[in-house]
Amino acid sequence: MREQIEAIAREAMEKLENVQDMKSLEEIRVLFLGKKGKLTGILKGMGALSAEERPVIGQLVNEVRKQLEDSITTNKNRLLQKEREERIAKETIDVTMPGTLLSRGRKHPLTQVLDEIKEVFIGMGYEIAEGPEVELDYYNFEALNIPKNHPSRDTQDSFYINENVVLRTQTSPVQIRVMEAKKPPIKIICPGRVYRSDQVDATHSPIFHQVEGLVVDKGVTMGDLIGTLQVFAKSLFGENTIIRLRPHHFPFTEPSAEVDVSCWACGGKGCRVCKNEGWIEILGAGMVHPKVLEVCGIDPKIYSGFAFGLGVERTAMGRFNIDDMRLLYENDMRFLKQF
Ligand code: 2U9
Repeated sequence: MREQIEAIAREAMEKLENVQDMKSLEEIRVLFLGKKGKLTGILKGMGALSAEERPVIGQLVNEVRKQLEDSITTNKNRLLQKEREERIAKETIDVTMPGTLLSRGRKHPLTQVLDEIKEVFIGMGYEIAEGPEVELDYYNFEALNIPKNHPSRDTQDSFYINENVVLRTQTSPVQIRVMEAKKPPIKIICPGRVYRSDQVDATHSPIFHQVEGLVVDKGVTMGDLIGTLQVFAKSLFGENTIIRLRPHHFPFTEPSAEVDVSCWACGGKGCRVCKNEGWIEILGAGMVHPKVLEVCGIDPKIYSGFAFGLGVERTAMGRFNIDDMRLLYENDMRFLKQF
């Protein structure tokens, strides 16, 4: 029986030496140590042994079992380690390999210009105010001193929802709402979409964007307005830009002016961009009409204010040398990619 046990031990150790994977290892374990295994078989046959032989053989079987178990554990660890190494080798990523280039989006030119404008005024301490695009006739016209017979009130020029409700033709109604709600000092810009019943062409669209500004406080003067617009023009069109004011008329400001900047292309000498004028009109502005302050509950004897307005599309067309407004709305990537 001793020889039989030793032969089993040799056979098992030989198999264990050559085992290459976990599945075979388990097979070997079952073959020798499993319920019906070879070594287990020996133990079961021990009943037939004499009283002297039994402990000797029992000890031998236990020793062999211990030896096999130890070897199985060692091999198991070895194979697990091998499997891990193989997996790591297989899963290796070459981090130096060039990736797939993602095409990055960018802001629409209108948004770029709008953000720049906001940035300049936020830098000067302005707050941004917003309001409804569907507006009462009162806020859009009446409170702004725009008389009943004024052409912009005509259904030919404005989109009416009904007799009293209109799609706002400027963002000024937002400023009226702010003045009604709040005491001076007021220092706001109102960016937003506005609507006018215009035919679409290279310089007109029935939907466009404006930024209007309003400052109301004690002692606000035309000098403050000019200084503010000068800072704005230099930030947007370059440090060498100067501005010029031409007298004009708006119902909501008095005095009023149209504001030109020196041409960003030629610096004022005259070129194609400024149509040989040297100047390009970009803004309207003026001192808030006393009647407008009054209807908002602000005493024009105590307070004064200035206001200005500009078209974002026109400004973007100037900044980026775009000659047709429609390009700004068509979302043609070949066009948009240029900015
Ligand atoms: C209040 C009082 C006065 C805003 C102003 C302009 C002049 C102006 C145009 C520029 C081109 C509109 O986009 S555009 O078509 N705007 O010329 N806007 S002063 O004056 C205000 C605003 C609010 C309470």
